Amino acid sequence: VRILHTSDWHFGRLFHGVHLTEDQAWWSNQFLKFVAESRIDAVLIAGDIYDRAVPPPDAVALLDDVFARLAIDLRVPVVAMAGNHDSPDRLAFGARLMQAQGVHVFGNLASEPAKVRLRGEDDEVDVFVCPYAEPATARQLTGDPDLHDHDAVVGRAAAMARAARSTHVPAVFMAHAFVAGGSECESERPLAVGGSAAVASAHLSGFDYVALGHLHRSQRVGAESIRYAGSPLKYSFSEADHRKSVTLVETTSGRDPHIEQIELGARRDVRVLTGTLAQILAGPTEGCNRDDYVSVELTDKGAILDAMSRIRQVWPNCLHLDRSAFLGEGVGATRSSQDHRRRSDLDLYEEFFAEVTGDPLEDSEREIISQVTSDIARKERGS
Ligand SMILES: [Mn+2]
Repeated sequence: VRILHTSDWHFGRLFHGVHLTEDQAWWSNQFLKFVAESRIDAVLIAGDIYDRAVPPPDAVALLDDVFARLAIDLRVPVVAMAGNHDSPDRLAFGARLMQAQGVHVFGNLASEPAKVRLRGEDDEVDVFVCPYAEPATARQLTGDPDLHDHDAVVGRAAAMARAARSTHVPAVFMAHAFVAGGSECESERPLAVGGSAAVASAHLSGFDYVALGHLHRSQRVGAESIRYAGSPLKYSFSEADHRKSVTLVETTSGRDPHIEQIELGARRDVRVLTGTLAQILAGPTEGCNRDDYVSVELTDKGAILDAMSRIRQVWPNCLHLDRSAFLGEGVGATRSSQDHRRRSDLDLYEEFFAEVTGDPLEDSEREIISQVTSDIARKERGS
């Protein structure tokens, strides 16, 4: 069975204030073209389909269009589930109706992982689905009081799927989690406030393929067949060197799957440019698009008037300017190590508290703040 594994679409995402929906629509067209031309039997989307619990209308319209074209025009089944950015209930609206058209959407974690049987030309595969849930929510949904961390939540679902899998039909397990050993980047939102979010990769053995979501760099964790597809586009400047792709997995009963990464390109690339203003203003080199999203790190030591607007005449989508060389190494170093987007709410609060009071947080205080921030995060997700 020829499966296309993808994840972390983050429809509706803003990148330094720019709406990425047009770029996501461009990518979606490439994706649908590939599905149509490559005899794909099914598409798996392993969570973070939207960027937020309440996505903007154009993002909802884009997903509606992609699902309709897959199911109605191409007749390719879809298995999609919620990640930590999605609202499980909103994502699952109409799920039972869509199922009849071959679009299988899973919002909330179930007490037993759902199974979808997919058919290829002359064989089958079973996909077991484990949507993202915070441990507290997972305890409610499953009735299992022992789910105290992500490792327990995913481990439980995987064990049940392993027990339920058929011996003669290949099995795929789908989860949205941070598996220990995976490599992170800036555009992922940490899954746990305090404590560990990591899931042991040992839980994920016993399947022909494991289709993961959450990490935005495509990668394998441990075994060849346990993989993150990664996001389709670069969602932070820290991903400038990533090669974004979708993962084509061909399962065959009794054999290891054939795995291939397919790069679908981007309407605008994401680049980090370093140099003097004169070098930057010399403009794009061969193979570089002036409409790419760029972050510029100026190495000039002296003051420069209005650097950003001069750069934007050459690079209209320059979204970030770093002048650490001018500001002095001390300031520059503090700045980059304190990039707030990379840090948890708890870390930010601790730093704020220490700055205002001159004292560090005590353990009991930290616990209260940690509880409050995770309550807020849960409310934001609408669960
Ligand atoms: Mn994500």
